[in-house]
Amino acid sequence: MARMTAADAAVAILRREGISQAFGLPGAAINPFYAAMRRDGGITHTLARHVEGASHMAEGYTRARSGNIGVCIGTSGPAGTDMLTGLYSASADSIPILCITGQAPVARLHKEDFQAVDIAAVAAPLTKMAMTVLEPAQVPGAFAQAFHLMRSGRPGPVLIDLPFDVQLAEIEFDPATYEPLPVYKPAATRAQIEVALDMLAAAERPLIVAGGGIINADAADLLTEFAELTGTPVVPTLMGWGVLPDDHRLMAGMVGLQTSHRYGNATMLAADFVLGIGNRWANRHTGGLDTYRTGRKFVHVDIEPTQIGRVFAPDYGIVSDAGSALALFTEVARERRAAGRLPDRAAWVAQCQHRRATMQRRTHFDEVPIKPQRVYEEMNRAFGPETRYVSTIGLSQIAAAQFLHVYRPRHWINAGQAGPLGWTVPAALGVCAADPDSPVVALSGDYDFQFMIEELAVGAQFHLPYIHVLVNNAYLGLIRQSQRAFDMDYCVQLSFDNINSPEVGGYGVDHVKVAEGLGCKALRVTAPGEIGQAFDQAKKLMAEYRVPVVVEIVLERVTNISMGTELDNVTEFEELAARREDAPTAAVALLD
Ligand SMILES: Cc1ncc(C[n+]2csc(CCOP(=O)(O)OP(=O)(O)O)c2C)c(N)n1
Ligand SMILES: [Mg+2]
Repeated sequence: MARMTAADAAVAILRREGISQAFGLPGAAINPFYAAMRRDGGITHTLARHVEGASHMAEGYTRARSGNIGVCIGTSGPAGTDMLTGLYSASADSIPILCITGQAPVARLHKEDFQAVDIAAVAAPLTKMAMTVLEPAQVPGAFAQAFHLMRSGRPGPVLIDLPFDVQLAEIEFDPATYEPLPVYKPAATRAQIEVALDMLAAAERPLIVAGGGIINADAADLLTEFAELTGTPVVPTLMGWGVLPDDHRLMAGMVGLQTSHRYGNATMLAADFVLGIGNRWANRHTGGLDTYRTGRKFVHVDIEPTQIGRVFAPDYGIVSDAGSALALFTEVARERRAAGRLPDRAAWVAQCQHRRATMQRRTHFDEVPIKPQRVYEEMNRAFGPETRYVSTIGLSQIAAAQFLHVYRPRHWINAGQAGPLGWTVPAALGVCAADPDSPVVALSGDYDFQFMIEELAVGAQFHLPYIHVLVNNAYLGLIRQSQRAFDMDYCVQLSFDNINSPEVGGYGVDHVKVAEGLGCKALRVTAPGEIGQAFDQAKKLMAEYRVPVVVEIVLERVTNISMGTELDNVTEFEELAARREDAPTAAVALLD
């Protein structure tokens, strides 16, 4: 048996659990852990500029690759509270991240010691486990349990808080014989799958709603195979976008009040049966439940037992990991097809495709200042199917979901439920750290970009190159649009006359100067015809300098993006596409 500090044991376990990358920043109370990382030498550490940034980097890192777990590290007190937003976002989106914090020595925890906050209590509702480890010999068990919980059932984050003296205390631990604990994932039974398939077969106009659980389970191929076998059109949720390529004939469009397609909503309203897999009936997907539910039956498959019936009672529920459910769905569907027992869906699929080909929104506008729709058209031209998109919230993200194309799982990486402003820069850096070989394109509104702009320096320092498309309307655009209901335009303007940069024309912050000041490259575009060249130029700069490249696109200040209150009550603000030239990069050929 080897004798080592508890911090050494913790780092050894991280390594045995497959961790080779961490994001964070040291402080006095976590120095023993940093000393243990230094001794080990096997964990690359990326130094964030804000601890919240480290937590979102960890999220991006997890989400980029199957099996990844992002680790974020901070000291006691404010470092832990800074990371709460990352814990919230990760738990809301079912993303495992491990947050490690330093803490005051055990004997001083109740003495209001400097930077001693009860972070485990504060983080409890945001995590699957939040624990201040009071006994050094418990450290290995706490870490083993953390990995077990993060990977089991509905994935999610864990926080481990390590008092200073606990980190330094010596314990007996044998890294060589340490084994990760078994992972628990419930699996559907054949009888359950048969019932769901009977219901699917009995329907006339069925849909699959494919959620992020399919991506977490790495089961996009199985989903595509099952949809093809049964001829069932697929509605990906925002978290599930990419489970099948956007140009697939069974892609029915996204559904919802904001990040949705006109044809997606129309197809949902025409359906009589919905099989939801690894989804959670998010309110911005369903809109009002009466509209969403009336006239159709629902089967819900989810790994977390208490998700079944949480939002509404399905006609049938199955507790299962999406991957094992889909493996059985495809197996039984194959048998039924061989026996001639699968209904022909050609007519229903053709109807869905027709809606898709006739209900596109217009993207081609030539106006100066630039209309946002044009930006996504140019992005579709410039960025291929290998691109991983990262975004958070705002009109920018909503329009992106309406107009961009995603072709692969884990290529749309979006803070879905929590939507914390500032998420995009650090999450994109986490994605780059996880996958340096794929092109990463982040998308932010100006406010999201300003929230954690300092993290660009991390990209410059650690050579994490990506393209950041910044659509600048000098507004809290989404909130400005929602304030129309209050007949106001109040506290949402980001514009001012910048005394140092008259060239930004009253748009306020000079993002190009800030980005350059942080060691990145940046370009500004004001005319639609220049967007494509700017993207080309950005790719060259990124390859040459290996740093983030910001492409700021100066938009018209006021644009309203399609959204609504119900699936059958989405307001369109622009004329719709009538000809191919109106939406030249639509993923399907537009019917004139
Ligand atoms: C931390 C946080 N505070 C407030 C909000 C509410 N909110 C959502 S979008 C938005 C404005 C976003 O503005 P911008 O990033 O410029 O995007 P735009 O809508 O203009 O495209 C705000 C304030 C939020 N999501 N997160
Ligand atoms: Mg804005």
